[in-house]
Amino acid sequence: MAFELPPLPYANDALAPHISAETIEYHYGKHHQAYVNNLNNMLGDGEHGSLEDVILGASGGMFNNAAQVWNHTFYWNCLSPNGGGEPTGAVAEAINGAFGSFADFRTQFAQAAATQFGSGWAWLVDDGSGLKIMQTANADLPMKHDAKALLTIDVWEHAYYIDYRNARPSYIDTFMDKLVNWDHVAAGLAG
Ligand code: MN3
Repeated sequence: MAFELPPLPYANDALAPHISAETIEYHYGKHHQAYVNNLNNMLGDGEHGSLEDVILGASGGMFNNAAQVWNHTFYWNCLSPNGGGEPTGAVAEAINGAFGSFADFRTQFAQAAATQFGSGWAWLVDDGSGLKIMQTANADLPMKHDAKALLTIDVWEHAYYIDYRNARPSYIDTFMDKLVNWDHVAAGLAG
């Protein structure tokens, strides 16, 4: 059973002007689709488990493509046309408990995203002992480190170069202020 590119949870232009339809057309329509196609080509017609099973059992190119399929699906769900700003309720309580304040969390998350050298991801995770901020390089992801992903930002250049050129910090600020889907974080926290 081949893996499929999951539908986007919003229209291609729904995140504009913060993330343009052109970025979505390339990032989702070409990059994410290519990871799905590459993974299916590597798996062939044989039996395999879930995407998570493949990720946890794979290395090399198989791991990179499987993890990037998962990472991007998760990332799209971390974005919302009406997102950004401060969380409320259980997410606010959890963040305040772990980081002291939302402002401190925001500073640390943005710094992790800005300082991930080269391609990769910044994450809010639950590692079993509480909420933490994590950086991963290339396709690497929290489940490989026994942590549960709650929020991510893609800091590969393909995520922001059309809209922000080299200004990764501006993309990160816009992600925090206009795009974070706190409902998705809340669902992960509760699940
Ligand atoms: Mn990407």
